Amino acid sequence: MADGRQAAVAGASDFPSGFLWGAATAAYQIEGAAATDGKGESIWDRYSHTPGRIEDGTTGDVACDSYARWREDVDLLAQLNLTAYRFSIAWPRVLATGRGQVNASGLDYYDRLVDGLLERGITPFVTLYHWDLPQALEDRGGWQSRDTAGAFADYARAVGRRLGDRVRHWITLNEPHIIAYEGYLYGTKAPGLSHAALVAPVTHALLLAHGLAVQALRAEARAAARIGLAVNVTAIESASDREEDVEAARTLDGLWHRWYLDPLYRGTYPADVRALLAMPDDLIRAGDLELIATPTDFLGVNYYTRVRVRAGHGRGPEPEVLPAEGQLTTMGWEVYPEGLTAVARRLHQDYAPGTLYMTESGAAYADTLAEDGAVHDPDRVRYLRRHLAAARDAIAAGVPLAGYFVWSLMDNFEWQRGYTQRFGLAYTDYATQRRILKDSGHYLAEVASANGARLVMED
Ligand code: IFM
Repeated sequence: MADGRQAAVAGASDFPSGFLWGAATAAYQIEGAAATDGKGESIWDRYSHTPGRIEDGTTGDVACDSYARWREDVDLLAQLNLTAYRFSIAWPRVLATGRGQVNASGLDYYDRLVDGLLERGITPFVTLYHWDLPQALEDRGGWQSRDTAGAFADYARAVGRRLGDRVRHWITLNEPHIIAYEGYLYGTKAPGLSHAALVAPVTHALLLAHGLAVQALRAEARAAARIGLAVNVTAIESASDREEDVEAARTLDGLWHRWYLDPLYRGTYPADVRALLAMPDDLIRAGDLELIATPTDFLGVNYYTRVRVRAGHGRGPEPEVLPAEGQLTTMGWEVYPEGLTAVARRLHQDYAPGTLYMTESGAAYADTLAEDGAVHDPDRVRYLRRHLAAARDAIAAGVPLAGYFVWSLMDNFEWQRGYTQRFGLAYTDYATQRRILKDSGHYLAEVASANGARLVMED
């Protein structure tokens, strides 16, 4: 086509009717308004303002200014023909210091957003914790302390009480693995600590928080609540058939995946990982494991890439991960759609959640605004087509996959990478805050409107 876009080719849809087509964001990455309407400081405000922490020296103070521009963002979702939007609530907007007096104007913002989405027929998926812990709680031990789990339950209750008549889908935590490893073991994300001994207590407090929040939401939410959490799952493969490499892959899967999914779905931490992370016996109190394994309604899966592993020392307790090869995104992640099918099938087989959603899938590329005013991102179009086809393959294999959320609705603050990474379906022109739908956004709009029947494109 003359404008560089591709034409979708109609076909029969292999996606079930009612399959959700969505996009995802997180509060700190898009909202800005860091101290507006009574919002308190979060660990990400503190971390991003600490010199040397963020690659390009930026912060989320303004980000995409979505706190002021949320109506435009809802318009964008409608233009994309999407039927679901996953966003997160900033805990310090609701409770400035994490506990105590609820800040009504903070909740008003999300109240308006939810109504705006519902008016457009877009199903809200609300994440309660996407990494922006109130700094005041961090000052009292943060996720190293199980008291934080209790505070999280109170926060979940307050949000459920206010939005639970309209919001049905809740995600308690986003990516507990990244929180524990990057926040407390490698120090590459807030709060920026690095002590191997912290992984176990932090994980345990997070999973307790999840269990308590599930119970709080079930008690408060008046619409029939559907509750889950979102885990990041990587396709892990051994570099060879050698027994020690296969064992290394199993170990990494344990550290990254079984460590979270076994307690959630089986009520027990895996013994091999407990030993590797030196989990103290007295960390687990009576009733903890039952609480963590409180039944949920769905599992959210954030899938981006694969890694290949071999025996040998890697980072911290991890075996050696080989450098990524093949087609890479600007994050340095290999494009590997087959891994999405493999991961979905494995989770279905090993943990059997009633429903799965791909709660994040997407790619960062060095997008630019072209002279014709468009953003041509053929790599992302190809990425989406191949990953959506992989999702379709998972469904064909019997996985109860009910929706797919692209990360992200628009380019935004990519944590320690600042604004260097563009994941959006829309390009964010940070100078003007204009959002410009990329070619991949136009592509997804066609696919979503046909419930996936137009995945295949003519070049
Ligand atoms: O931007 C993040 C998101 O906040 C959590 N999952 C991975 C994305 C890309 O790094």
